[in-house]
Amino acid sequence: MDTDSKKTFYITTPIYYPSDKLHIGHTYCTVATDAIARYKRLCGCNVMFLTGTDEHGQKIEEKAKQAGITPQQFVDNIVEGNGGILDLWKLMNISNDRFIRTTDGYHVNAVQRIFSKMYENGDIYKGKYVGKYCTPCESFWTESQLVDGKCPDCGREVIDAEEEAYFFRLSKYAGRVRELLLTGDFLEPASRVNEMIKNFIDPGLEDLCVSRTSFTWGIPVDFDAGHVVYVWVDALFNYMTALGYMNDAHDDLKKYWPADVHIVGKEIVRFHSIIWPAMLMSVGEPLPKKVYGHGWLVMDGGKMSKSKGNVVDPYRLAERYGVDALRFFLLRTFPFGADGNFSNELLIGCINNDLANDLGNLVSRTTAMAEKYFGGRLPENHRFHGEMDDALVSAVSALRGRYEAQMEKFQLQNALEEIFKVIQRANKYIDENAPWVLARDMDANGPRLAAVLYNLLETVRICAVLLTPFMPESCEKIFEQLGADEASRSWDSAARWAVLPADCRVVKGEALFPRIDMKKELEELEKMNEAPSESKSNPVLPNVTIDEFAKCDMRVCKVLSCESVKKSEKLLKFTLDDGSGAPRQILSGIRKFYEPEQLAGKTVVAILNLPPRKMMGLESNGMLLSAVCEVNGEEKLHLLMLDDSIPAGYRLC
Ligand code: ME8
Repeated sequence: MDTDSKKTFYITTPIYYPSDKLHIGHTYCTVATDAIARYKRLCGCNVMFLTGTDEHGQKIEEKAKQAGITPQQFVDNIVEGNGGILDLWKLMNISNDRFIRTTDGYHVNAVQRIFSKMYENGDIYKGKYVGKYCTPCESFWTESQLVDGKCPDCGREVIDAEEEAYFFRLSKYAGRVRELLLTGDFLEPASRVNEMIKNFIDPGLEDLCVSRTSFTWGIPVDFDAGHVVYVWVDALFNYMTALGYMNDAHDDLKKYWPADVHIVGKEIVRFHSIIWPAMLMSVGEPLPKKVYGHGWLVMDGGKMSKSKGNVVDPYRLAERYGVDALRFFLLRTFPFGADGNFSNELLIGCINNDLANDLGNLVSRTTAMAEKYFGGRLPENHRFHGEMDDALVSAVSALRGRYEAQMEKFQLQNALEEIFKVIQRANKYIDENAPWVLARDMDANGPRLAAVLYNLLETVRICAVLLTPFMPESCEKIFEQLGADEASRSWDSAARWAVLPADCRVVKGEALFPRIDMKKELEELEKMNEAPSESKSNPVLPNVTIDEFAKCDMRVCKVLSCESVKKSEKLLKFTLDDGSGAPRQILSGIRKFYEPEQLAGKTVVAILNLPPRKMMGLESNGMLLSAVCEVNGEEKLHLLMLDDSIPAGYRLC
């Protein structure tokens, strides 16, 4: 079929914040979307699968500042750098057709035009945003950003203040959005509809603040300098700008919009099912057909987050167990709409039971017997079914329909369950037919033995077709072992029996999924927890010149005294001898890692020529150098200490 006459299917993941490296929870969302996209392609759809990165906002601006680089350098590094987001999706075999970055020029211009359009049609108006203000820092804060009610930067009192801001008339669309949520199946699973109505719509939708003036890393409002567009307005429109909405970089809007489904995590359902439709209503564009809110992968009941130190590194798991095993585990173990509790035991158990025992064994036993008894090529004259074959053949024949019913509802776990019921049935069929007993008398039983093996090969083939969206590389290997050509790997062929030629040629390959010794593996993982993450997931920053480096005045200093800063959980106050004769005061946020009395008298390294900074009302003149590393999501820190024989004031170069 030529691509233009195929049914189209447009599917998206959320675009990820490149503020930290991605963890297994993000991988879960993308792998699930990838499996659905691959399934739709298998069914013959012309699929557009979009993912990308959401690169603006205050958090990124702050992180870049901390790292001493520009926000653009910061996001470039996490997106395109070694071990960054693009590398992760490549590793995980993500088959996205397009990747959008919200810093892409075409998107930036399009968002400016969209903002102006909503302003011109009266849905965006200028108003006042009420918050807190720190006069010495000239910074606007929300109530929740304050630390003990004070400025989080300098620790001083803040005052009530108002900031000019633009607002979107979300309240105007409350009725239409409510109706959208309550009729049809726009938002799934259905439980999410009640959450939205009860928590957000019924209490009354307020107009949404859609511009900020307190930071600059965002898309500028082109008709009002100083304002940047609220990051969610910028981010949500990615789904359309990536197709060419309000820009000429792409020309796929007609073909793919409205989207068939936005796959999103549960905490951002509100943005996708309330704010996004309301903004589309405002600009007069068709609404997406569906928003699907999946659950979270949690650890010990809590969402993974860097600050909690419970994130799981997908690189490490993929390197250790293989990409397909990881993809499979994520989608086989947890119901897509609900939360799932990640553990290493579950992962290893899933690999051992489903992949090594059930699927791996079926493939290796079947191909090994075809080689052993027939030299890899079945005879032609075996095609007969006995009654003993009916149970297997009818289970396999019904499989595609059952699988499809689940996949269409995005019930990935149930679709896999259907396949594994058949795989287990096929392993039982081997035991029932005991091919090794038939093989004792090949003259009498040869054709029957060939028929048994053929039935098994067909079962493996059909299961592999349907498993392809989940484990593309492993299924490719299975097809090679079966000698299956393109036609016998297709969606159509998964509903037909006896597609492999009667005298098919089989080649036994290596074990697809080796069994793992659970006890030993868990012990090793425990040990690994102590080791730093690979440098791969901790990418090297962009180059600096030697001249840039030489501008940092780094000196050996002696700690004259060290004490905790009152009311601060983070800060230690150091008085240092930097060799100049006058004591130097430096504040350092390392209270969590050291008791002050441990540090007096130590020889440390400080950068002296940073601009003075006030923290909790005290001035800090420089920064102490530490070795920082993330080990399994938890930050570890060692203050750099030198041999005490090195005198204060020596310069590091
Ligand atoms: O929300 N389990 O980006 P993000 C499952 N930029 N899913 C998880 C998860 C977990 N433990 N942790 C995160 C954003 N996710 C916005 C999206 S779209 C216009 C803008 C999911 O990088 C999360 O639910 O914080 C979300 O769907 C996705 O990862 C991206 O999260």
